[in-house]
Amino acid sequence: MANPFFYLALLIIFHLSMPTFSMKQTTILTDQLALLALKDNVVQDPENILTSNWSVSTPVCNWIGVSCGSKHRRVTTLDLTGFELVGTLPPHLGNLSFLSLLYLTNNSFHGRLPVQLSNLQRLKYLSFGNNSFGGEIPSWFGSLTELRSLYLYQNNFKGVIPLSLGYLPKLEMLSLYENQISGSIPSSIFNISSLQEIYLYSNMLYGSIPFISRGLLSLSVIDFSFNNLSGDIPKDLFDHLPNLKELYLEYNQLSGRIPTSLFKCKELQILYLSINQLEGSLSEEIGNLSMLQIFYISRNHFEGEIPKEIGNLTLLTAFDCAINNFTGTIPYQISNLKNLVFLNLEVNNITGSIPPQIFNISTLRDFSLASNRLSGHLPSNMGLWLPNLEGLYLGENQLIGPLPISISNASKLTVFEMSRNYFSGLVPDTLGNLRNLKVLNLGGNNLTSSGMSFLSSLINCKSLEWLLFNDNPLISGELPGLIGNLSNSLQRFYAFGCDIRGSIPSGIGNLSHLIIMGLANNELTGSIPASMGGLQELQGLYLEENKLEGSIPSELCHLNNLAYLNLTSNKLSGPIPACLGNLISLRSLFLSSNMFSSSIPSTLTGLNDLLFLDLSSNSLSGALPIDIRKWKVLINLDFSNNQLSGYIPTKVADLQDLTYFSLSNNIIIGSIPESFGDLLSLESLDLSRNNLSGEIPKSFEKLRYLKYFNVSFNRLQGEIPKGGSFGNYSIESFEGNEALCGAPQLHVPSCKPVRNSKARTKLIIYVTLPIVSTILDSLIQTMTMATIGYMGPEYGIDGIVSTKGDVYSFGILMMETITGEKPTSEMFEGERSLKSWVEESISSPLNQVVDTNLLSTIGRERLAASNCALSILRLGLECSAESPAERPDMKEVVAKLKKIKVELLRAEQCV
Ligand SMILES: *[C@@H]1O[C@H](CO)[C@@H](O)[C@H](O)[C@H]1NC(C)=O
Ligand SMILES: *[C@@H]1O[C@H](CO)[C@@H](O)[C@H](O)[C@H]1NC(C)=O
Ligand SMILES: *[C@@H]1O[C@H](CO)[C@@H](O)[C@H](O)[C@H]1NC(C)=O
Ligand SMILES: *[C@@H]1O[C@H](CO)[C@@H](O)[C@H](O)[C@H]1NC(C)=O
Ligand SMILES: *[C@@H]1O[C@H](CO)[C@@H](O)[C@H](O)[C@H]1NC(C)=O
Ligand SMILES: *[C@@H]1O[C@H](CO)[C@@H](O)[C@H](O)[C@H]1NC(C)=O
Ligand SMILES: *[C@@H]1O[C@H](CO)[C@@H](O)[C@H](O)[C@H]1NC(C)=O
Ligand SMILES: *[C@H]1O[C@@H](CO)[C@H](O)[C@@H](O)[C@@H]1NC(C)=O
Repeated sequence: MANPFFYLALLIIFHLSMPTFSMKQTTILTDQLALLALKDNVVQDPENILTSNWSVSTPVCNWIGVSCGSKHRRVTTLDLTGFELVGTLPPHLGNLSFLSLLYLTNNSFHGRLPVQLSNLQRLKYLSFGNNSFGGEIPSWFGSLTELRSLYLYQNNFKGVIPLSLGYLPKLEMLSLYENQISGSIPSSIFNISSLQEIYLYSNMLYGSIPFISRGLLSLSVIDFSFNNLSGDIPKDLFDHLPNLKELYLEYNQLSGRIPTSLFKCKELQILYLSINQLEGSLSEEIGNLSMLQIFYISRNHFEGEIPKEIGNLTLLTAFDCAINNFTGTIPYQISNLKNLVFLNLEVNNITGSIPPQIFNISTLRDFSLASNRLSGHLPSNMGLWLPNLEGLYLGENQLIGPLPISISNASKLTVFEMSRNYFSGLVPDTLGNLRNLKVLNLGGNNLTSSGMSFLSSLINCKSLEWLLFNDNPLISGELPGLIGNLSNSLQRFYAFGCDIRGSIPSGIGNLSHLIIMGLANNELTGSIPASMGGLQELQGLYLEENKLEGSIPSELCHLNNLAYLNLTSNKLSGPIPACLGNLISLRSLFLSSNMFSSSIPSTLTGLNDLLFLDLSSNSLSGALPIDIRKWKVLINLDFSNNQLSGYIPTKVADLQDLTYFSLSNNIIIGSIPESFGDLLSLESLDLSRNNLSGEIPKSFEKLRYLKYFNVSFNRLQGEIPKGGSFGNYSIESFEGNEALCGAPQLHVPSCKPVRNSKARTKLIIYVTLPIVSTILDSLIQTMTMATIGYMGPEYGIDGIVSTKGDVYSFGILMMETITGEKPTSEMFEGERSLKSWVEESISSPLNQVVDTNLLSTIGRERLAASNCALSILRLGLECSAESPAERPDMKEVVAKLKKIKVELLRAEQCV
């Protein structure tokens, strides 16, 4: 497109000569032709509205959506809102010279806006909202000087906001939200003294909020939320906005303090500042904003005490200051807020006891004080005046004493979250009166129960989805047989870390919607009930650290959704059932420290998505599975402390993600395969206490992550390699072998002369690109297997195994591979994560996040490797987007990786 200013100039000239021209030359026939041109440009009209109604046999002014001026009988309004039309706009629309209202909202028009629309000099109201228009917002809008409202929201407009919009002297409403507009907000916008409402949210705007230099007496709504705005909020911004009612700035990167001028906006009703980097304390002047109804400042860095003046905001319905650094106590004046529905103070550093008056706010619906340092007892009558309460979150504090029985009077209570405090005494048997209860979390307290009678009462809670009372060491007794009568909606049952005795009742198999069952760390005896095979939606079964006996019932092999199975540390015996190989959703299988015998069933290698496999400390015998390479994405493999025999399969090298591998304390024979050197992810390898012979392959020098290496007590001989990480291993790694030789500090005899070091430098230069290339290969392969490296956030929340979760984990894995930093590294504390670190640094020319080992070369080759690494990092960020919907799907990711690879190969040829 040509220079927009050129158009603007042209149009102004055109505009000056227009009135006489248009009056004389155009008629209602011109209008008809323009509308028929529009009709022609509509390619889909599912309701046949234009098709059937816009007929030349009826007068234009009678057409649906059209109306005409009463005197001149020319088209003045065209309103096609919500007709589901698909098409483009013809230039002829610019001939509707009397048009004052043009509404095409809620259709699927696409393409660019024809410049001829700038002829519509009488236009006052224009809405193209919720269509698919693209291209830049044309600067000729600036010539439509009669415009009162301009709605371009929910389209695909890109580029910047044209300065010329600031020259619309009568504009009242500007709505550009949900486009892909970038650049900064032009300060000219604030020159429009007629402006009433401005909506720019959900774009990609950056830079700081512009200054206002004159009074904007009509401006009542500013919404700049969900952008990338940064810098301080201008100090005197609010000096000029005496009638501001709603201010939305959340989800930007604004920093600094709240300007005190804000407290001059006495009309303010809604204030959203959440998710920024604002700091400082909250001024007591907040009490001056007496019209305030909604006040959100969560996820910033505010500190100091919550001022008691908050209690003067008597119209307040919602107050959220969660995830800040507020200290001090909760001002009891909050209980003056008789309209409060939503109160969230969670994740701060608030101390003292909870003012009892707060439980008198009968309007409260959601109330959270979780994750603070609150102490003291809860008032025994706390539940009596909370008829509207649905969510009560007091978890992760230091509260003591009993759970008040009166809570059963809060009859709408849906979420009751009391975990990780020091509550003691009986779990009230009256909880069953809370018929709407969905989530009950009492975990991590010091509660007791008499014969688990509370479980019987909870049978009345027909909507219960989460029942969590884990880590209450004084909850003792046997699981009642009627546990199977608990809510049919139950998804999570956490009873681990209690003192539960007896056997698991077979009625548990009735809980057909259970997703996670945690009974670990108890004193359970007897066998695993076969009825558990009926838990068709089960994804996690945790029975570790009990005293369960017998064999694994084959019915468990029917759990098609099972992803996590942990039976560690029980007294289970018999062979591992071959049918476990049917559980193709398994990601993690822990059977260690039992008495399983016989050989490892070959079917287990059919578990293609397995990430963790621990069969250690049993009595397993026979050879290692031949098809070990089928575990393409395995991360941890532990077969130690069994009686496994035979050779190490050479194909072990296909396990490209393997990080931890132990075969220690078996009776494995033969040599260590050279191909181990291809296990580039390996961090820990334990082959000690076997019967291995031959040399330690030199290829191990390639494994730069290998921190732990142990081949002690075998029958190895020859030179201990010196390169790679070998300098870091000590004598313990090599002792008890027949004839190893090498460095004197390892207490082995020295060997014959060594290799030429010049040759090695050269080798590194030629090896680096292939390393990046190998990483790419393995990433592509991992991706094609549709699998994960690390658990995505959804696993923690819903226990749901999803492919989008896989994409997330894969994104993290990509970033880890390239940066050489684990997401769990200690450099990532507090706000900083691997992701945010990559995000911050990716734009810096220094590329400081890319692992220097990957770039240890020079010149063009370094550039190629570095470009490739950056592309992978960008893709990693895309994949690990917070919201699953924003993540690309697997196919896209593979395609992108392949493209990156082609580029790398191309660059490689130029080197
Ligand atoms: C077109 O729609 C208008 C408004 O609904 C209606 O009054 C008119 O009769 C319709 N004309 C035809 C030809 O269907
Ligand atoms: C457009 O459609 C949405 C969703 O159906 C609706 O909420 C909105 O009110 C419609 N807009 C107009 C101007 O009719
Ligand atoms: C809270 O303050 C501590 C100590 O000043 C600081 O380390 C931490 O990052 C702050 N947290 C937030 C959310 O601002
Ligand atoms: C705020 O409320 C307190 C009582 O809690 C009252 O004494 C004070 O006058 C009020 N301030 C204003 C400005 O209304
Ligand atoms: C909470 O405040 C105390 C001092 O009052 C401080 O030592 C501690 O680090 C703070 N905790 C957090 C999480 O900011
Ligand atoms: C839990 O209760 C027991 C017995 O009443 C008591 O000895 C113990 O100190 C309590 N533990 C905690 C963390 O409150
Ligand atoms: C399984 O249980 C063992 C023993 O408690 C524990 O070390 C391991 O982390 C658990 N694995 C999983 C995936 O829960
Ligand atoms: C007005 O629109 C242009 C396209 O922008 C057409 O070319 C003209 O023919 C039309 N004029 C009339 C009088 O219909």
